[in-house]
Amino acid sequence: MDSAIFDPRPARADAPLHADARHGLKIVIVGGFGVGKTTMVRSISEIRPLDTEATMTQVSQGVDDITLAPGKSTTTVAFDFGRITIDAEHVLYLFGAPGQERFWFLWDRLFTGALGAIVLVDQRRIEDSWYAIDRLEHQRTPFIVACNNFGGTADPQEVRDALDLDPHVPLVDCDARNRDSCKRVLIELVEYLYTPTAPVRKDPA
Ligand SMILES: Nc1nc2c(ncn2[C@@H]2O[C@H](COP(=O)(O)OP(=O)(O)O)[C@@H](O)[C@H]2O)c(=O)[nH]1
Ligand SMILES: [Mg+2]
Repeated sequence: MDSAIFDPRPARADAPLHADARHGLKIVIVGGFGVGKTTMVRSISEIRPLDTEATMTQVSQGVDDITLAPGKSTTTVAFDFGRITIDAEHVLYLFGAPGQERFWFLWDRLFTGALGAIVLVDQRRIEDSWYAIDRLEHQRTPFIVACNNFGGTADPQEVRDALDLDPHVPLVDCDARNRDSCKRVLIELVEYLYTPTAPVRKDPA
């Protein structure tokens, strides 16, 4: 989405939280470069999302591979942030973490206190989201995997095998540009968080 396009959602300062909101639930969206993290936060946030997109310059050539995302001209240099009010007391905070290796130092901090994560995968380059899964497993942050629809045709079992996913980890399809589709992914994650097989989040001491 071009930031110059009018966005009717309220800005953060114009959308104060409900007076009774006392439970903030943090969800992180992770995955490789260009898998649709920023797009997903933009699609689903009720406020104009905070994003930290910077125009990619020649310096990124040979570092960030845009071959499979030819329309991509910006990259996230800190994180994406969005918000969804669930009810008077509960608010969901969404954080999209930048995917490239040079930003990995941000991750552990960003994950602190997260209830769970969505790992976005582009089926044409599944391996780009592998590091995210490695970190999440290391931190015992429960996660689900969502294959963003870039027209890839990998069979779900191939995706599971390539990512070495435990059988209980949900794997769903989505279109990060579509709000309803993103909502279904979030619901899947929340349902998973309430199943007894999901790992229990353990913040580093
Ligand atoms: N075909 C298709 N393109 C998408 C989808 N989601 C995102 N894109 C495009 O893919 C590019 C990368 O998305 P972006 O959200 O910036 O990726 P990020 O690096 O993970 O934040 C952008 O040009 C998006 O418009 C999708 O579901 N299908
Ligand atoms: Mg991004």
